[in-house]
Amino acid sequence: MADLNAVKQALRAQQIETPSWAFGNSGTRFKVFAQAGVPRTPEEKIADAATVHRFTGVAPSVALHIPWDRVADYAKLSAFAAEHGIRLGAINTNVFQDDDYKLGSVTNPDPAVRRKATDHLLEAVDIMDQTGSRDLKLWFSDGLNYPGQDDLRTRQDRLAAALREAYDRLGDDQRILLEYKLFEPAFYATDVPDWGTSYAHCVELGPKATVCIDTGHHAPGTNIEFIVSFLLRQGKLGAFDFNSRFYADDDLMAGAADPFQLFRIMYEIVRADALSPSYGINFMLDQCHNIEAKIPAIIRSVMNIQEATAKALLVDRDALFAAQAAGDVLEANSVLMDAYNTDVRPLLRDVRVDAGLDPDPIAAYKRSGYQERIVADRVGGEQAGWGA
Ligand code: RM4
Ligand code: MN
Repeated sequence: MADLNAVKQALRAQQIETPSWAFGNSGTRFKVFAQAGVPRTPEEKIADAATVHRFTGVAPSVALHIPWDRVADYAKLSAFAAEHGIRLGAINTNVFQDDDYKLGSVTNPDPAVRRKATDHLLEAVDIMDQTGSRDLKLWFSDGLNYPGQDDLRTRQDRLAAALREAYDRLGDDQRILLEYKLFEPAFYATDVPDWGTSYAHCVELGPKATVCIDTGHHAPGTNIEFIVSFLLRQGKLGAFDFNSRFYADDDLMAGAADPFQLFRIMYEIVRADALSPSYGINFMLDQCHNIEAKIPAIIRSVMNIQEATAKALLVDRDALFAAQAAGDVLEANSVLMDAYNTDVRPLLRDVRVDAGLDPDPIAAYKRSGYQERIVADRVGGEQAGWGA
């Protein structure tokens, strides 16, 4: 049996990072449905992230996306976050929205475009110096739509050169998280399409470079927990971008599409003793909320991750290892499923009450009047969103 006190402690210590862009408007290729009360400024996004933390107690940091969250004074923004009880987390670069990047950013055939994109990565490290952020998260939309469009191998050289410059600019306590994505926006070949490519570049770069697994960025049926366990064994798993997918990069709430997969991922984390913040994995969300209310959707996502984690912590590992060693296939599977099938909601309610929180974060959020307040206050100005 798992030690219940240790389980509660681990759940209390868990940390999940929210993404500033999830609080802003977003949409599909077809339509952005604007919502009332959506933030207009980075400060308002931070206030919303702090609200998620206030009700969940496990979301003490918010990731920024540059230039969406560009401000004149990042130290001031950091102080603003601290006043609201949270801190600024990973700095995300954006080298996918300028006209210049039509044929790629750091892998573009034009050296001037590559220079511009690489300078943006360096600028992001300057920002990290001011915000005190540890993580530079890199996602490149670079790729090709047609065979022969550009030289696959040369593009890897260009990528490696840009990554090297960014890596060499990192301070002692800073690191690169290199994300991968199978396809989209490029449809024939993506320059960082999978964990193997990301891993190889990270190994080449050095110890301060690790892989970021975005759960939405795989082919259907991919065994993501295998990737998790492999990268953990290599000491190269730096972060998650959690979200849910049914078909492609759907960016739905974490744990909504496949809670069992989330459990299997979290089991590998628990198995490696990698849950505690001191281990260094940044458990981030990367989602957008196009038709549902944003703040409660983010609270729900955080709770879904907590539930998957609680189940993973409840796995009777002694019994599981014994069954595995004995080659008892059915018993091993049933030990794992026992934990998965446990209703952990009462346990999480206890954990929250012990932490001085409301046991039901969504109900508490609804009662708080926050939503009504932001709808009333945030009038005029331009709402934040993908393009802004
Ligand atoms: C990408 C990728 C990145 C995120 C952007 C908004 O698909 O997942 O992590 O920063 O979307
Ligand atoms: Mn992502």
